[in-house]
Amino acid sequence: MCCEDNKPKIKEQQLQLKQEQKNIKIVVLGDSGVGKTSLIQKFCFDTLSEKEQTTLGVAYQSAQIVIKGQVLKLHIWDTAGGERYRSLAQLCYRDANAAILVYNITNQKSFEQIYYWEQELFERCTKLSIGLAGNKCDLNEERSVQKDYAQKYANQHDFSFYETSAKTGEGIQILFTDVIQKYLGQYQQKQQQ
Ligand SMILES: Nc1nc2c(ncn2[C@@H]2O[C@H](COP(=O)(O)OP(=O)(O)OP(=O)(O)O)[C@@H](O)[C@H]2O)c(=O)[nH]1
Ligand SMILES: [Mg+2]
Repeated sequence: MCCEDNKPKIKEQQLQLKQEQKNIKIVVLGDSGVGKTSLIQKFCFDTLSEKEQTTLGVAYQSAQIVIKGQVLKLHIWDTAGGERYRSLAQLCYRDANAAILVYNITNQKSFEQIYYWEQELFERCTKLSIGLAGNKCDLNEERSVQKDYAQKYANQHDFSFYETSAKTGEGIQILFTDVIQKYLGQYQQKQQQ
């Protein structure tokens, strides 16, 4: 009897929560094999699949987080780094609020390609919050991209920067949080103008 009485109240609260929930679209870009899918999996499910599983086209994942008391629904679009999927991936960039550009710290070429991904993004959207992820930082002995160098690049381009590992989880939560907070604080107003 008591539970039944509470039902309308619970529904009301759920509806209110839904209305208060803010939607944020995040796209993840970078060369094939840098670990985009793995980063997203680790962030959303705290798991890592060791086997190669190249993304075919694009994949979508949603997640909910609370930052400073605000409920946020994240719509995360995982694009394929492979050349043949580029035109499909481009469809995702539109209306993005934030982007995470990923390179592999053991692969210099994947870092050099960041500029390419940045241009790809800016051709289709501007005024978005961008994060740079130097992924696979657990493989420090095989490093070919120096952290200071990437940090300088990020500062020049106004990117949030963290080295991350989809294996250990290092840097992932803070990177996503930083990028989202930057969007909420700075870019949201610009996008509404
Ligand atoms: N050691 C280590 N391996 C990683 C890390 N992140 C991903 N990997 C491995 O790297 C390989 C490629 O990872 P994916 O997440 O499929 O890469 P992707 O960027 O999504 O590749 P595409 O879908 O082809 O664009 C997989 O074997 C992962 O297990 C990491 O942080 N550390
Ligand atoms: Mg992938």
